[in-house]
Amino acid sequence: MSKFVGQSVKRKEDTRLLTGAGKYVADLRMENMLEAAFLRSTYGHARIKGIEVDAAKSLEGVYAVITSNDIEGKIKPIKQFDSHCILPPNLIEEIDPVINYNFEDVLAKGKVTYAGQPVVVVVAKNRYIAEDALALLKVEYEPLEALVDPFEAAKENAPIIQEHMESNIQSHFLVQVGDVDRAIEEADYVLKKRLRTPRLSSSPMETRGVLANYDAITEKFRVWSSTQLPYEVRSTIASLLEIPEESIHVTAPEVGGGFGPKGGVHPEEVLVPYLSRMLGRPIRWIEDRLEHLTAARQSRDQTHDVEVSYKKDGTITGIKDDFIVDSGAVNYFALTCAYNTAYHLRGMYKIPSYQSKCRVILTNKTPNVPFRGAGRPEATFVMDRVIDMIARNLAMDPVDVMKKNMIQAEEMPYDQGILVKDGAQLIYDSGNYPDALDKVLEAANYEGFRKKQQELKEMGKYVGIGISSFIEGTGSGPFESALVKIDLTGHVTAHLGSSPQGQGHETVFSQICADDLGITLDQVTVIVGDTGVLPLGAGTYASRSAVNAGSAIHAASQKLRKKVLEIAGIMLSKEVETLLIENGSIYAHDNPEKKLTFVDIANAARPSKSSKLPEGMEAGLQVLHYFVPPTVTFASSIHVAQVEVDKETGFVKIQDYSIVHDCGTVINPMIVEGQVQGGIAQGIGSALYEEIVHDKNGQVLTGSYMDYLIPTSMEIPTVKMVHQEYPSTRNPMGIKGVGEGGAISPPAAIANAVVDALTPLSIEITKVPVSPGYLRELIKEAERV
Ligand code: MCN
Repeated sequence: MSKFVGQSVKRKEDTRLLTGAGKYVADLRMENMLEAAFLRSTYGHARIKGIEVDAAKSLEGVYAVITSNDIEGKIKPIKQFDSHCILPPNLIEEIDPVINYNFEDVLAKGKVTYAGQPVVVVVAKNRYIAEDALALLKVEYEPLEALVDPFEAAKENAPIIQEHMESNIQSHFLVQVGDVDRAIEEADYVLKKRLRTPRLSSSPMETRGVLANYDAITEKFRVWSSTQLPYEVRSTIASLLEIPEESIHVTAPEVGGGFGPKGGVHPEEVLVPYLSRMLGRPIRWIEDRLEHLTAARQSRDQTHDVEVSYKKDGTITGIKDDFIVDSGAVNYFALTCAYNTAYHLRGMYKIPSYQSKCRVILTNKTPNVPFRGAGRPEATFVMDRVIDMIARNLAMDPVDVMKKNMIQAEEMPYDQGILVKDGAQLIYDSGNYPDALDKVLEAANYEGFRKKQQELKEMGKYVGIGISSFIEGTGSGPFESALVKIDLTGHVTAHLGSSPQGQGHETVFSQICADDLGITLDQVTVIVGDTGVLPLGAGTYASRSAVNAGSAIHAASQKLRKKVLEIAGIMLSKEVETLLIENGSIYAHDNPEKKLTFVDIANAARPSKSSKLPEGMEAGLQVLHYFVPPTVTFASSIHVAQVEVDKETGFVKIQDYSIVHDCGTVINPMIVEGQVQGGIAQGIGSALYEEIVHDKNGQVLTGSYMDYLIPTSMEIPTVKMVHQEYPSTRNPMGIKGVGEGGAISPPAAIANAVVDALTPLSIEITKVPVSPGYLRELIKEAERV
């Protein structure tokens, strides 16, 4: 019976976080600590002819000035991330992908391939001196042609960015089901469009940062990094410095937002430990905002050429999508976003013929990695603009086109006929999409709005409503770990392999553990983000922690409960089935007066000659469990945005925003609502404001928040939220993920709403952000016609 799971219990971590007691990397200081700063490429693409370091080296307070020459043969290049994101062999046969392995030297060697790439690192007494030293460095560059347009970069005669490759096409694949060419041939109508999603920065409140201390006596590294993946940081440092993992202890302290880009290992996270060992001093580096907007990995940047066949009644018969991902100078995550796009594109719809052809192309931009949504916002923007365009072409309401094509509740589980990137069949496990649509339309008062819209239009107001829906494969593998133990004081501690960046893991995993063990939330401490205890952990990405870490802690706690009851059964001379645990006390239901506590059981479980443990039972009260999901589980959601457009300025105001969503069994509704609301804020940013822009030389033109606009609380409406709870069939608690979902639909829902508001002008939005400038252009053009 759950007492805590399903309840909006207050977040345990908030007392610390809201009183300023949380410790982020920039709050950590060590005696004799030095600080590092990086000189970064000011060119998109250039040869390095020489680096003049003497003046910087001789500045007082400078301890080291390091270029790629100084680390030659001492630090291996960072490789494409391949622990869990590359397509498995069974999928490779299916979709015939080609992947050229990529790597990046931790300091640019010979040439630079993107503006922001680290070229020289300076270590000094403090950051001020380090920055002064950077100003004394002179790098002689020979500019090379910068490739910023992926279509140009893909051409046969284009200069090669990664010189070990034969072209800039890093990978490509083809997925198909049905006969899309025939569907197009036989269609009543065919729609052909190019649709684009912008390049984005994830912009967490806390930028990246790392502190490392090498202890020459123990020959061990202590590393604190603002990362989503402490275990990956550990294994990358180990493999690049060629030392055992055992000699590195990584902690992710408080992390103030990660959103994906902190889910890979950056060069700085390897260089700083290396330098600490070299100088025998603790060293810290904290990323500044300009560095974040240029050098921290970015995301999205897809262009789709889509061809859609449909019937007069709105039935979609086929989709042929040919898309490119502008991967920047190094593709770290192989096909993660690209394949996510391909397998999510048809969303809630049954479209019998589908072909998705993808090319991942290297350009002279910052590497492109997954960011909240990871391929799904791109897919959803395409699918839902298409639905809207079809509706307009057929003079139908978009809701009717959605209904015409939607998978019905009785068709669940639904097989989409292709594979998930882990090699499993793409089968939606549970959900009820038509019911979701009804519910969200009711929450948004769709009918009422349609009536009012007419009146407002007559008064000269441009108001519109737009809808977007998606499914999301959440909780991907490979595994997650949990170790739950009861100490001699009776206190429960749970160590988890995943770590949070604001998602409230200490609270939700306490809720699960407390329910399973029959204790209160105060009786359990959840420890996250530390490689010191658990041998293996995966980490936080892909909306996976609730599913995987949740299932791991559930299983470990259940096994521990069983052990506690077996021992108590012996001590009370009772059958296990007759025993209950309440607030940490164990008793038989027919004799509630005679109680044992966890202290009694923990003492009884100690290894001892006089132990009364049952035959074969191991001593101690601790259980380690690795949960391995069979494949992803499908969360879903529908968003309805209502906007007003100022036709003169092109400014879009969101008047109302409603959503329905299904993340299976909800552990903590309050946290889930916060997750969805936060995701929507980021989604609104990419719908209306955010875009990393490069000039033709690969220079970043959006290097501050004056140019790269992110929404403030003034632009974010309070979202009306309806919860559906269709439990997952792929884990024992029925959990589905939710962390990314909010960010997936806003671009499509808002773009559709803007098109709807401007119906009299018949504008067509084919890209986001729908910035005032872009919208004014579309309006002016429409008025010219
Ligand atoms: N939850 C729940 N019940 C469920 C599902 C989730 O109560 N059925 C709660 C849990 O507290 C869970 C949280 O919601 O931790 C998010 O759920 P989940 O989908 O499991 O996502 P993760 O915990 O694995 O977090 C990763 C996800 C991703 S991929 C991005 S990107 C993202 C996001 O979460 N980055 C975030 N949310 C973020 N929130 C904050 N504050 N900061 C980030 O960097």
